[in-house]
Amino acid sequence: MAWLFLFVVLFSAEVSAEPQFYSEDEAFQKIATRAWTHAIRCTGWEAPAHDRIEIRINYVEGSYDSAAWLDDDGLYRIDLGPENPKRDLLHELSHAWARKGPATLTEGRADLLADCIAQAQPEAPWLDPDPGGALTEMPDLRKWENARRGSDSPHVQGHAYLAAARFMRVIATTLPPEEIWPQTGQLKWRQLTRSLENAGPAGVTILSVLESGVTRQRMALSDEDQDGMPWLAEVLQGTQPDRWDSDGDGWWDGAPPPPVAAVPLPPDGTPVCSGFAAGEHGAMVNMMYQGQWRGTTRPPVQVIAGDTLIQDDPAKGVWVPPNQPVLMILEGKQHHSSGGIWAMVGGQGLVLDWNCRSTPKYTLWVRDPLAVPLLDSFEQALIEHLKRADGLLGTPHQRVVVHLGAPSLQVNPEVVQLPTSLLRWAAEQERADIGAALAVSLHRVWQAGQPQRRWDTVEAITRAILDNPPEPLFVSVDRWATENRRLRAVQCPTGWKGLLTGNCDTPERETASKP
Ligand SMILES: [Ca+2]
Ligand SMILES: [Ca+2]
Repeated sequence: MAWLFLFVVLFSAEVSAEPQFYSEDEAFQKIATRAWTHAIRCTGWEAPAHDRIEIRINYVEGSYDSAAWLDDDGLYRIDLGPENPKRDLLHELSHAWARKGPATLTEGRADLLADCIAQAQPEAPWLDPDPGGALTEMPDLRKWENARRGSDSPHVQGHAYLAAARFMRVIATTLPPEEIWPQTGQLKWRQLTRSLENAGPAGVTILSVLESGVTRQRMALSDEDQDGMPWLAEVLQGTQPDRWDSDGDGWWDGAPPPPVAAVPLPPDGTPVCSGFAAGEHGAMVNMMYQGQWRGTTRPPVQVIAGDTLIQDDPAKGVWVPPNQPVLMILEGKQHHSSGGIWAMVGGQGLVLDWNCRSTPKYTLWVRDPLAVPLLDSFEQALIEHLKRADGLLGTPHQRVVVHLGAPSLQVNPEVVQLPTSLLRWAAEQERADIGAALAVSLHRVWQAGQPQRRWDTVEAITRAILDNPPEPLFVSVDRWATENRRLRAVQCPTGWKGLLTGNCDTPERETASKP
């Protein structure tokens, strides 16, 4: 895929009134009209434009993916290519403000403005894609020319656009908007250098990176943790370049300020509590979601009612049966995007839900009234045993999700379900820790996948993280097999981790020597 955008300037002069957008698709017209207002807020001034701006869909003059057309009176036409017209609309509209200057500063600023617009509009996913990661092919920021179409490969151009966008994201952490958005629509290297020189140590650091060649620029603009913050921005802001959420509060680094009731959706595809449940007559639930999700046109955000994923579009309203907790999920593991998404629910028939709890480490919910009184002690024990499991096995790939008071003991497919009978038995022994250790162990073993999913492994890990494990823990599991698993883990060079990766499994003939 070529990631090429064009802006054409035929010299400027007059300022126009607020423009009208015209398009064969009304949705594009509405998005652009609202985007124009948001762009004025983002930049602090209104760009020149013709009274009428045409949006052409599935047609681009020349051989670009999309294009913005400007003349003396400003923006007059946007061409959007057939591959993904929605993706480029905000970027091209932003060229009304970022109309002249070196390619890095003009394309980068168009992306920066598109980001700002998207944050203010529910159509947030209409962004140019940035999957995070390293930019191995990017040219020197100071030398890139996007008009040199014949000489640079599409791959180089793609990385150059991403580099420009990330570079301006770094600039935006250091310079005030008026220095990024001069009312001429033009930003030159000389102006930017002067602004950075006057911006204190952060500005000087950015300048030194800019001047030390393409290798250092590539490193400074890498985004390995896919939080949308390039390495250099993380260093300047004091966040960790290898952690999506440096302070562990669930929000990705560089997240924009959200509404009070908003909840960040974990990028590992595990559900979080919305804070609400359906009342006794059920509920019609609407979900609102926003954020910065650079890399996909529409994030697969869904509502989960208890254990059941609801397939309908949550933005249009979904029905949740009576008394079910309402959870939210970013479905699937997101490896091809950077940034993050938050969500919140509203609707009719909802009640506040104190029996669903989420942190960056876990989601825990209970519906069975008999199991509700056991929630607090279970949660305390869960926190403790998650720490112990991290010490023994390292940090897990996914958060743990536990449904307390389920009809039976199972993992379905990634939710650990603990039955009320087990919880009540543990409570009678004053051993809430047994259920918690079991949940943590089940989660780890199921994550390890086949063929590591064995009940004797579950029991061995549960015993390893429990104080004074009872005898027996599971009546159904062979104690010899459990002890055998424990011994293998202890003898393994990588310890218990090796047990879950299968590296320390010995051949099955050992099982044959069972007494
Ligand atoms: Ca980052
Ligand atoms: Ca955070």
